[in-house]
Amino acid sequence: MATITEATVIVTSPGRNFVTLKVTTSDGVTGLGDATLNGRELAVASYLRDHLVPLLIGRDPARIEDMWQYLYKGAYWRRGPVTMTAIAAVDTALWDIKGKVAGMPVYDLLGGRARDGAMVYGHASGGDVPELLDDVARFRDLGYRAIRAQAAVPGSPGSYGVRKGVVYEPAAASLPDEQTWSTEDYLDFAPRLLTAVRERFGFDFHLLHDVHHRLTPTEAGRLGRRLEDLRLFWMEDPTPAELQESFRQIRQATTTPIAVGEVFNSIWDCQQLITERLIDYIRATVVHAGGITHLRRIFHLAELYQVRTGSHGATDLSPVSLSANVHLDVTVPNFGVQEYMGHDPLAHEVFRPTYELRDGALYPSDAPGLGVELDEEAAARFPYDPKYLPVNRRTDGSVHDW
Ligand code: CS2
Ligand code: MG
Repeated sequence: MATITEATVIVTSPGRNFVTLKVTTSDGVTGLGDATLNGRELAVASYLRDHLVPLLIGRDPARIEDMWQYLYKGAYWRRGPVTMTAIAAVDTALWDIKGKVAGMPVYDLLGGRARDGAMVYGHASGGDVPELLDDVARFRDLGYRAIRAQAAVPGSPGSYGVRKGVVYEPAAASLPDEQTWSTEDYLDFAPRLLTAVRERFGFDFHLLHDVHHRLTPTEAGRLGRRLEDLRLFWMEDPTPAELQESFRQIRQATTTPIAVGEVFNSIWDCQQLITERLIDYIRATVVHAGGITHLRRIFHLAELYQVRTGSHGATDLSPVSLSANVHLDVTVPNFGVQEYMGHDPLAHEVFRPTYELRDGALYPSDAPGLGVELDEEAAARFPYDPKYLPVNRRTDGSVHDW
């Protein structure tokens, strides 16, 4: 039996921060797992280095489910983003190893492809409506079949979702950026913005929009109803989801499909949302929701209730977790769409993924395992660079959801 002989945590910042776990076996096989938690990276690095790595040494890398149970139940303290991201990193690395040992891509270990590629949605954005429309045109020319549309809300400087550099990155250096938010301005602006997109480009592509947890259930219901004729693919994160039953109210108010899940870390965050069919798409990811093993469980539960998948794929998810997600996406019957924002070219100096973007879809390669290599020398050239996600305040100065 091969055993785990080494596990190292690599923290690197090629354009943005990434934490990666590299597990090595006595047969010399290595596996990678993403452990990036934007703005709280070192907490996961420590959880891994100080608490999990000592438990991995000498254990059988083939027993993935047992390892998951051992780390989850063995911690006594359950769930939470730090714990679940750390467990995800171990789990993902073990799937990568299992694939390499078997000489199979991970999607084959998961039952084989149900589709060739995973349709992705790209992020069109702009400082105003004309800029956004130009960006939507660019994504259409690139062959995207699903496009998310966001623009800065007039009167709310620093609105989320608007790209400033090569790729969208909301985290800022030193202290968190403090932004201002007016729900009234947004509710007035969002229907105008999305109407402009449909008026210019029609209905032959999927249109998505992210509300980023900014509304109450009443406001979200009202917005969803106003958007119905625009036939959105989804309205994302209309309201914070700690109170799962609050989605029932949105559901009763509108037929606009609802997606949620990028901050979820376990099946318990979405069990009611799924089993009561309060959402249409579950957006949890491999990296933040306990790895391939746990995300697959969530997706299978969702399938029973006709909820489809739509995993988070922002720039703060490394090419390792994006690849893992795509391997899972192509196997699940209830796949919906995969978010894809791409990465800063610097990130590709460190991570060498083999998935390919073609015709608006990501195709995993048939390389054994996850098909991603990490260049440790390149990683060492980009030391950790502390960054924080923004904080959001209402116009009266009180803290709102970001
Ligand atoms: C966003 C993210 O991708 C999305 O839908 O909501 O960009 C999110 O803001 C970041 O992942 C936060 O780190
Ligand atoms: Mg989002």
